[in-house]
Amino acid sequence: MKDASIRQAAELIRRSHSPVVFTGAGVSQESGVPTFRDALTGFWEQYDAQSLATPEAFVADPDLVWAFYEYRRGLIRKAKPNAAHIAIGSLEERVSNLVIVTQNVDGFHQAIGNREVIALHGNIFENRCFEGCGWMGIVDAKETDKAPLCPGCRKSRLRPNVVWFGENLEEDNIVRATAAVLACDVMVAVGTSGLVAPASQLPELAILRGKPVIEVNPKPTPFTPQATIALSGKAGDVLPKIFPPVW
Ligand code: BV8
Repeated sequence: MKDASIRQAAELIRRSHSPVVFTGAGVSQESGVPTFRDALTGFWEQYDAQSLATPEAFVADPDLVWAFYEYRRGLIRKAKPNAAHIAIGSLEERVSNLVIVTQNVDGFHQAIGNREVIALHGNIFENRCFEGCGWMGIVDAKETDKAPLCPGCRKSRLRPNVVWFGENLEEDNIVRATAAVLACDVMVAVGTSGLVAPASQLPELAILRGKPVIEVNPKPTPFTPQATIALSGKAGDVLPKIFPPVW
């Protein structure tokens, strides 16, 4: 990774008044939270995360899907935000119009104190009634392997309040995230494979609208060829260099 690109990226961000930081699972990888494409370990090695993150999987085996989310909740509880989250958090101290658009469900950006976080895919620690009676909340998680009965209707089961594959994202989140991208003067796309739509359409929109896009990822993605600056590296190494604590 060339120093000149780092300096160029840091200067773009220093001058920014309305940055958008778009994050994917890679930004939490150094916290020990597996990305969606990392092979799952142990008991979960036999499964593909994507096939478990669907309503069909839940209908077929609610307890298996519930246990999968309890497993991931356990990993996130043991983890903590890393240098990348902290660098994004520190950016907020200098740029009031910062908007974080994240595909992640781990709540780390919120935990670090970022105020404007649009969590496109929900929050893994919240639950809601699968049948949609309206009940929503946190349950006392004891790594239970059974999807609990919904306390609201006492008929359906609880499911994690995340967006599964094949489900629509919340309209309000899409509208707010799109508005933020259209209004931004720079986008930093960190730790995303760019494979999941419609979230992946947001960096595409930034590129289409001629916004400067800085990509941070150790591997190339569909965005890399069109990024203004592509920084090949880990988020925890790169972000503290381009979002320096003090200018
Ligand atoms: C929708 C919540 C309309 C759950 C997630 C065919 C049939 C049906 C649907 C589709 C289809 N074809 C396309 C679709 C649409 C589908 C989709 O995009 N599928 C893909 C896989 C082809 N999308 C949907 O279904 C969406 N809804 O379209 O509704 C609709 C309705 C009905 C029918 C059709 C369409 C809903 C998508 C939301 C799914 N839910 N999360 C949960 O978490 O359990 S998405 C999930 O994947 C995570 O949120 C995660 O963020 C995301 C994966 O993307 P990334 O974040 O990019 O993570 P990934 O692992 O892929 O990559 C990590 C990156 O980090 C890599 O690039 C790696 O190099 C990098 N990295 C690693 N370490 C580091 C690093 N970078 C920096 N530093 C490091 N240290």
